[in-house]
Amino acid sequence: MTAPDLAVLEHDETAEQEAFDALIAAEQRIEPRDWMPAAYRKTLIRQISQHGHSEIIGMQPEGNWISRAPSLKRKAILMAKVQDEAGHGLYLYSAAQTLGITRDEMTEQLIAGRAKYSSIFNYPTPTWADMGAIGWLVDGAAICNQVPLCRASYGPYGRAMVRICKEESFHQRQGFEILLTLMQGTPAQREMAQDAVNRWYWPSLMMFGPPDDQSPNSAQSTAWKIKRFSNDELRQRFVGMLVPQADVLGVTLPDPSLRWNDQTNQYDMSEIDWTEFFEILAGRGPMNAVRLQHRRNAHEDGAWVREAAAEYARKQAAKTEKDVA
Ligand code: FAQ
Repeated sequence: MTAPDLAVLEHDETAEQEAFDALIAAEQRIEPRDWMPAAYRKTLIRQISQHGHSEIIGMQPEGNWISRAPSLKRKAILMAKVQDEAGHGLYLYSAAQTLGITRDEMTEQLIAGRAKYSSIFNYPTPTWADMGAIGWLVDGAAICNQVPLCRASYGPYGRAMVRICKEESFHQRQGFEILLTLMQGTPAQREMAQDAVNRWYWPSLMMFGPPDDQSPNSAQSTAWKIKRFSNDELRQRFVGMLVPQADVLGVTLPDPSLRWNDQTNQYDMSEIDWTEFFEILAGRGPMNAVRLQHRRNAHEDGAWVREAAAEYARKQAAKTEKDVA
């Protein structure tokens, strides 16, 4: 190959990089057709697809209670909530697709066990009070984490977050209301609510990710204005929201060290069990295998729908071709 050819191939991207940096600095949005650094594209695909997978796998713990919800009204509400989570998964997969990955690739990564999804969905839901604790704590943590993502620099992700956060707020309130109703009930119901809060409190704090000094992606994602706050900052903000709400509910947050510190202007709390978190990330949590197997089965059971849709599309295309000819 001659020297001039090489020069053409090695296109200098300095101007594109400068335009991208200027957009980020000016708080403007990056859109799918804009030039972006390969690493920015890669980290967005990573985060958005993980987020989408979380919503899809996140349907399972609550799906487990749809047929057993204590009244028709509770059943209808829970069913609507689980459907919302499916919708969130689909928006997020669509947002990721704008970056050049296909839905099939993402699904394949998930069912092969190669993709991450939120640690929180690897815990069991043995009682009805778990539906309350998930709404209050899990959706509560999701809102806390996701409201700043509405300002994420990548347009399709930020815009998807706006609608998702509105729906998550509604979910959080329905969870709070389930717990409030149980806390106003019999001693056994109050005990069931407290037990669910005890089991979901620490895992909900882990949703924000590892501590800042062990978060390899944070610095770059913050520089790119995908993340606006660190994992620990958001975790603190969440605990600050929970404390007064726990008072209203009459539940105790299961951390004996939890108290306000006037010096640091934040809550002191016990150390999170990060071993448990990393075990779950490694696929060894209480429900990892069940969640993945269930998702795999659903995918296999749906094969005939995909085949029928592909065949229909093939016939339509053949018909159009014939009509044109
Ligand atoms: N679980 O360097 P960082 C919901 C991974 S949706 C599993 O700090 P980053 C709605 C992380 O991916 C819940 N993995 O990473 C709902 C990275 O691995 P990688 C989901 C985790 O990206 C409610 C490694 O650890 N929400 O709940 C977790 O800067 C009810 C190092 O971590 C989102 O996904 C974890 N908890 O920050 C649905 C929000 N934490 O990729 C149904 C969007 C960290 O290098 C029912 N995502 N990892 O191999 C984010 O905001 C961020 O991705 C973080 C992690 C904050 C999760």
